[in-house]
Amino acid sequence: MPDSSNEMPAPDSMTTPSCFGQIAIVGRPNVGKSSLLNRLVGQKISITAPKPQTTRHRITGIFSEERGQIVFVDTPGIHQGGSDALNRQLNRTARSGFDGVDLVLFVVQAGRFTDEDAAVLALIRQSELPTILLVNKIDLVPDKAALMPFLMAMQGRYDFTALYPISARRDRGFDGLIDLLFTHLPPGEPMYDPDEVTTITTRFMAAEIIREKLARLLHDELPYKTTVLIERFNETPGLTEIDGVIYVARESQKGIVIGKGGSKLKEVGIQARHDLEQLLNTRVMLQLWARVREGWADDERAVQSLGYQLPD
Ligand SMILES: Nc1nc2c(ncn2[C@@H]2O[C@H](COP(=O)(O)OP(=O)(O)OP(=O)(O)O)[C@@H](O)[C@H]2O)c(=O)[nH]1
Ligand SMILES: [Mg+2]
Repeated sequence: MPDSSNEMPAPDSMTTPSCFGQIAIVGRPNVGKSSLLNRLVGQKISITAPKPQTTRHRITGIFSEERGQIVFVDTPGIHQGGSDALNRQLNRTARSGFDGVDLVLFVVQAGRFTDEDAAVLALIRQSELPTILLVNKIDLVPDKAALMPFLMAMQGRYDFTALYPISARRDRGFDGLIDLLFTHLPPGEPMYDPDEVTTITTRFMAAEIIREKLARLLHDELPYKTTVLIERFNETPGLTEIDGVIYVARESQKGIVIGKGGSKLKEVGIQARHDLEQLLNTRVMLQLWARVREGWADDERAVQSLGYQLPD
């Protein structure tokens, strides 16, 4: 056998430098930004639910391959209306999604362009960043020809780098997208280990998973001013003990979260524990409480102390 250890690297790897870049996923609430992030990274990182304002923090998803590394940044939906401290904080976090990124993915729902979408587009215009339009939820449009006028109208609104009709839920329309993204990224070395899929901590993810189960199980009943704080996160080999507190803003909302005879809270616990055990690969002992913190979402300091902070 010839010794190949001193051979020159293949011409490709000599001529193609590694790329590194950050890409923001922006759009109004509920268009499918977090579903998209999970699809792009190939793993569930960001929580999703049929309710608007599910994402409340800046969530990163890391995609690594030979060509380089992409950090996708999922953000809360940029929304209008609602001027309490929590709303203001969510919009601040959403806007911070544009900071330091190389490219923007603007997500809209197929066939719909609302005032809130227009407000997001105004921010994109201000940012002057190259932007790809992702027209999501095309599975909800049975007659694909009906999409054409919408795509043309969107093209008229802004000089998008490209337009992709997709379905994040059904994994449709993604062909060539990653290739295109790489062509827009600057050369650079990976910032993270290729095994890392996110920068958020498992402790934080635990709170997010509990909030997702609340949103999915309580639907419209879930008070918007509900949040989750992890008070204890104790990892030992084979077992993780987690104490989570669900904060609501009024006494009357506590009963909604707890449910008749504790039934809702119990179901939230069962479903969250299932996901957490998969995530952590250990057994999980999860205890949940519902607590009232009167008017927390109207109070800037309470909002911050419950974990809503801008990233450094
Ligand atoms: N039919 C259909 N539903 C989708 C698609 N993508 C996402 N959804 C659903 O739309 C809802 C909202 O999805 P999310 O990914 O949470 O949306 P988001 O834009 O992150 O929402 P916020 O975090 O609240 O801003 C969920 O019920 C998803 O399952 C899609 O391609 N087709
Ligand atoms: Mg989201």
